[in-house]
Amino acid sequence: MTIQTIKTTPFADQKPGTSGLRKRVSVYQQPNYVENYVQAIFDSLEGFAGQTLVIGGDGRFYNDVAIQKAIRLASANGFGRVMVGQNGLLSTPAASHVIRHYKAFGGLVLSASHNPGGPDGDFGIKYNVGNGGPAPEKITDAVFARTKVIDSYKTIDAPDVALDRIGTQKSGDMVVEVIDPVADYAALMESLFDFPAIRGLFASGFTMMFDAMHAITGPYAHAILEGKLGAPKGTVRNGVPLPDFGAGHPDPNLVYCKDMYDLLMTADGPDFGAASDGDGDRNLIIGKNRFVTPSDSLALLAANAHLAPAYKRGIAGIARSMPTSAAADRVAAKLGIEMHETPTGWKFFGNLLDAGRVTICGEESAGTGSNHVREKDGLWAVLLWLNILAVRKQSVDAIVREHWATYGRNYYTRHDYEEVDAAIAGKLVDDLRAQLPSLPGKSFGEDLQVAYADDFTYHDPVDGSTSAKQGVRIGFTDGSRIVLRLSGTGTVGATLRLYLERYEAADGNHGLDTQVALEPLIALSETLAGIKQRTGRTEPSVIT
Ligand code: G16
Repeated sequence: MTIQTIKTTPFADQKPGTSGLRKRVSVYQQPNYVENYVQAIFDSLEGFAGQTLVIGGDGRFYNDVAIQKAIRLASANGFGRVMVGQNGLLSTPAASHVIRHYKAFGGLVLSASHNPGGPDGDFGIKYNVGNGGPAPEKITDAVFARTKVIDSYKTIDAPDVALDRIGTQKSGDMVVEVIDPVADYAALMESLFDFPAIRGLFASGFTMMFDAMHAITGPYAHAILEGKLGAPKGTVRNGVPLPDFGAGHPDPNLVYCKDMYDLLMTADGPDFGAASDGDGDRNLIIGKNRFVTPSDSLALLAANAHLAPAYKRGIAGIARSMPTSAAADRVAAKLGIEMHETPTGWKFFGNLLDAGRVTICGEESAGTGSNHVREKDGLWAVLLWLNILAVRKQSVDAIVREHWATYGRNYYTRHDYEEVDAAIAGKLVDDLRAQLPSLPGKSFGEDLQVAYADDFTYHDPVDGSTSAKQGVRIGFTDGSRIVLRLSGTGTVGATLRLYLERYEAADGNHGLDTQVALEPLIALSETLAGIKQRTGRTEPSVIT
């Protein structure tokens, strides 16, 4: 098999964002776009000759095309073996597990996560390293540098691999193993949780709805919830992965899962509702009459993790991204364990997990996970909730209320302004940044006195690296916070994310509507940043 060296020219827009390179499908369809990016990744790595590369994706439109290209490039560049999920499918957490389990060199995860799919939707490619987690910044920076100067890529003239056929094939000299995408992951879940207890929960009449949103978790949820755990057939809905997610938006939040939310708020609804996103790493948790915010879910899972076999000896520490509410901090303080605040992006948890400093991590963006893989994991969060419900034999609502009565409640919301003109958004953040030195000590209204105002800089305690400009944060003496940053995952214009948080003590009023509880902070953020005034928007695109 001859290796072909194909001449190419750089694309100027291949800078990886918060989680890989996400672009419109039409951008990815340009000749050489995938090849350039994948070659730039390989050029930024050392020592992979003869090693194993895992490839999998969320099944979205263009996955099948991009995977065949990636396999040919991997072969031409000297990988010894590619492991790929059947039909090109692997959820992001399953890909992380496969990389770790089979001691692969790394992996390519083909996904644009919760972004819409289809010919007019988004596509994405992310490289994960040998620990199973997203490549750290030193690699993504090197990849970007390489994309700017790349002048050729290597491929082979070989037929497509039959991705529907489990078993071993060859692409050039390289072995290609098509694997069952679910089996290893399902076995991992069974090793972590008390499956007999959860089976007992379902046998007792407990009802659940899991919305796979026609995305990757369908086959996993069918196999685990309905297969291994005995949940009645029909518990999983929208369980068949489709290239355009059935024309839906596979983002498990209260906007795109509104019908499930509404059902859960009725007396006849199921006891528990959950959903996961395009690539299976996010989660939505709703109990009967109780939506659990991702920030609260992190705190609750950390506080109750010891009820699951995998964590019965306790957890070493907790990490959360900076914009995530401080609810988990109170749990860490009570447990006397380490607490870390990192920038947005799961890649920042990798070092802390590898070093054994933390066991559970989470983000406000509907991501929670643990040291079992190096990605956030939607079904893991759902199963840990089920395990806790099975042991505590209480409703989600009762457990949440008890938690607040113990630790206090962090009222929390995020307001997103999507597809804003990038220049306006950039200037807005710059102007707010310029105000920061003058804010500490200032009072706004009766209760809000600024304790600190800065642009978050993270110092990684494990490798000593520094990441600056990770989001503007204004903290108040009562524990309230306003955080503003630009999303690193949007594909059109800029997305402004405004995060608002207010702490209410254990004996305070926990029954307020979240938007009402945060109204003074919402108004103050408009005074300070002027998002509505400067973007011309009257309201956020999405409120979570
Ligand atoms: C990705 C990252 C997360 C991050 C989220 C939102 O999630 O893995 O760490 O919190 O994007 O990032 P941003 O606020 O920059 O848009 P996913 O589920 O999209 O892969």
